[in-house]
Amino acid sequence: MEVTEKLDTKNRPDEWLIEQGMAGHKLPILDQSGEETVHRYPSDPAPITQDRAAIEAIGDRDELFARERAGWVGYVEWENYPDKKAKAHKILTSQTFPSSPDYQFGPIPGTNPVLSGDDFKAWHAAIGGELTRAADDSWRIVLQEKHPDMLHLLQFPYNGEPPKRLTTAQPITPNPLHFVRNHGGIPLIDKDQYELQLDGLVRNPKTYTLDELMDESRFPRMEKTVTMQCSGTRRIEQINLYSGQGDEVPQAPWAEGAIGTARYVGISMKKLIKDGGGLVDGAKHLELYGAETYIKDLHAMNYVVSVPWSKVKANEVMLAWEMNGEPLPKIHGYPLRVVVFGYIGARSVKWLYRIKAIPTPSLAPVQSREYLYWNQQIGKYNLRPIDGIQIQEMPVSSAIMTPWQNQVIIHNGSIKCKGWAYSGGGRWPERVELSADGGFNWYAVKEENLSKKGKWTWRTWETEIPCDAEGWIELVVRTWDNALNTEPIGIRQTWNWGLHVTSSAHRVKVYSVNKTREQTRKRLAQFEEMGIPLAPITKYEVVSGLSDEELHAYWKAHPRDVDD
Ligand SMILES: Nc1nc2c(c(=O)[nH]1)N[C@H]1C(S)=C(S)[C@@H](COP(=O)(O)O)O[C@H]1N2
Ligand SMILES: [Mo]
Repeated sequence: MEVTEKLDTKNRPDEWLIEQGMAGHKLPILDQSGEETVHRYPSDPAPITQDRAAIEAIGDRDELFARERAGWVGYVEWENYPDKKAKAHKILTSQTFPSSPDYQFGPIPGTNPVLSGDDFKAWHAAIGGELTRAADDSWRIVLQEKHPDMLHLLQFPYNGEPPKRLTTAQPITPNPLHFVRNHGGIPLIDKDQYELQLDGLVRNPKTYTLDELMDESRFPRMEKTVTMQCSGTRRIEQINLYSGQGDEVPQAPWAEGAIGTARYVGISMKKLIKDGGGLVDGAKHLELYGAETYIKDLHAMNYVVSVPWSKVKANEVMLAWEMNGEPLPKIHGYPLRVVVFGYIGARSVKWLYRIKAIPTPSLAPVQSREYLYWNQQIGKYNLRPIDGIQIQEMPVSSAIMTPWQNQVIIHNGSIKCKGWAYSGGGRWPERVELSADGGFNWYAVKEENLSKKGKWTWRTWETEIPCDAEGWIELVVRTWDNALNTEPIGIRQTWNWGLHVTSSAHRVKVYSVNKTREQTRKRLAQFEEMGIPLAPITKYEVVSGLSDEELHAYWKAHPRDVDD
């Protein structure tokens, strides 16, 4: 039948989806603060505008935003030049840009890269000069250095993680599979022209070449196996429960792969500070500068955070040039990066070009306005950066990498699982526990099924968990670290507007098909015999569980109704 008449309706075609909360980005906000309820609808995207005269008046962008140093492709210095910062800001505010699509309330794109980062690309192009090619260079390096099976969550700035099957395949993550979290482009630095500046409140400010840093007669070598974890790891679970917003838009919808473990070689930052004559005048923190451009709130800046001197003094902050026996890959900070043991990845600055001793934690936006852990009463319409805890050490957390969400598992009474467990701050997983009943009964993973303990590393694990049930169950993992910290059971308890630190017990719902049950075994055999595919489980198949004769005989023997 052909439908010719137009439906006479006020509904949108997707009214049902909208009613059911599957298109939250289209829902009006109900404003009940006045006498009458007002529906506040999302506005259509504003037309793109550009004040060309204002932009041209700023001057020659190639000159203004030129490469800071020979041999440092993609490096524009911002922190030393407030005037230059103001000019870039003026350019970015003299026009408007397409806003990044909402993927939290709306559907998440089924593409790889998942998100493109069009806003970041447009800002870089608008500033121009040395940043003109940043997005293209970045993607080229991704294709050169990363494994072809990486899941690209955000094309630019590049954010990517390995697929689950490869994340925990080995306790040490091969370099091409180590996750990457960038805030901007990838500077391409010639190691012979590399220099590290040490200044601020140190007795003897100095600069060092790479050869000087590698000179073992001056700085003893340091080698360490370290797990790096982004505070956004497993954010997707928070998004799936309640939409929120990260620090900046678009945020990568990280899953369980934003964690990786590598053997780093370099020197202790403490030795460098000592070489500079030590700290003076109440210096207590080291501000760390990364060479790429980060654009936040239409301000251009370098990537700047800080670590406390107490952490450096404990020899827990390293300047590394080697990762798993190779020179640091470009995408991971070549030629020199910071590795802060047991802190969130954000403090481990890549493409490090400056260390500045300062009295307080850095006021730079990445340190003081991002990577904040907010209380649940804090959200878009009331947040202030001082309401969040600056995230440093990660709490204990773990993840199930096999099986996956919604997977159907045919088994003989126990389910095989694999995953990782990690704790920050120099604590380590002592016991990993799994539950197959949503978190009521817990079974410990045997010590021999956990990878080796390390003060600064995760432990990968595999186990079999007893399961008697047929049907949907929830597999849950939680870990106890050596300080007996463990994970909250539900996501709701740790959910936060910034979508950081998803440390609740990881839950994976799977459908258990238990072959130790006779009926299940028989029916599976019947499917096999008839050559009917078992997947997907939701597809209706005409496979009778009982013949008409058997059905009849049963009801004769067990009548449904009773008279007395
Ligand atoms: N210069 C610079 N350093 C940086 C970042 C960055 O964007 N720029 N990202 C940080 C964040 S948030 C994380 S999680 C780690 C990730 O390190 P990786 O990309 O080598 O895995 O690098 C940190 N260091
Ligand atoms: Mo991160």
